[in-house]
Amino acid sequence: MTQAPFAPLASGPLAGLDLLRISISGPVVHLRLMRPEKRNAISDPLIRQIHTAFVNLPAGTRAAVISGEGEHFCAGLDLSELAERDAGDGLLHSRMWHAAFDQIQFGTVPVVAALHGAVVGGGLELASACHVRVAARSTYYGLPEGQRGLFVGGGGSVRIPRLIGVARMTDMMLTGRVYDAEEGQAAGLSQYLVDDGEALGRAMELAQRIAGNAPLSNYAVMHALPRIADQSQADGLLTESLMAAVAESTDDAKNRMRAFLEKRAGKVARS
Ligand code: 1HE
Repeated sequence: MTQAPFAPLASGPLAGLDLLRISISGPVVHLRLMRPEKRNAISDPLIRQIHTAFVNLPAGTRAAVISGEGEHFCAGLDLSELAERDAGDGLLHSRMWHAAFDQIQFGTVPVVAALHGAVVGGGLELASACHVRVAARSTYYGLPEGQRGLFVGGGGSVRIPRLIGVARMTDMMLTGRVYDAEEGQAAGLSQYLVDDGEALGRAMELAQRIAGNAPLSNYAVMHALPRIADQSQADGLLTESLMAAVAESTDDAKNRMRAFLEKRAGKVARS
């Protein structure tokens, strides 16, 4: 699939964010972490900029891609900022990360992560807040918090077990076990495994495809699906029915179904 070239954003609330490079290709916004000299470690300014970016995605955005500049996706928390933090500061700091990553998971559009190199600590927490993960073969995953005397604070304890289970996360945190890209794919950390240099392109293709869905269907997948997973069966079934009824009532849904019945829409096909 040929991609339209990305255009940098010249103005607007996102243009001044110096730790992210944000560009737009039709309905897809690409956000690139831009601290390669620190392996894209997430400092306070960077976490704030991630929050600002996802709150202020340009009108017309239907999907987003996040990637990291340089050799690694993200080295996690910027450890140089940790030294003098007391318990109260630590609580607020963690909540700031939660706000930013909630804005990714429960924001307006699905987000695809293009992973390579280190995806560790808070970097794995960031990746796990995204909706789809594409990993290059160079990717490796770790949770070195245990070795650093820390605990996860960016939503990892909630999101990562939902991808790989509590037992695997416990092992990673207790023993410092690092998963390579193949192991991460088998465990459920990534949904797509591609050759080095291809993760961003594949992520873009997927984002363009996602952007072609009905926005309300995407919204239901982002917002209803994880909540239904947290509900009892009875509550989940009712939530599902309500969400389904809303989604299928839209003109968008009716037009899409009519297009299929009139043989104007694509069939389900293996990709
Ligand atoms: C950093 C950080 C960082 C690199 N904070 N400065 N995360 C970690 O425990 C991971 C720590 N980082 C590493 O293990 C390695 O840096 C990597 C495996 C990611 C990459 O290795 P490499 O050889 O490519 O780079 P490097 O030489 O180790 O690092 C280059 C520079 O980035 C160097 O700084 P310089 O001034 O000496 O050039 C490093 O100090 C710096 N750097 N990673 C600060 N993380 C919400 S709670 C989340 C809790 C966590 O995320 S804990 C896990 C933290």
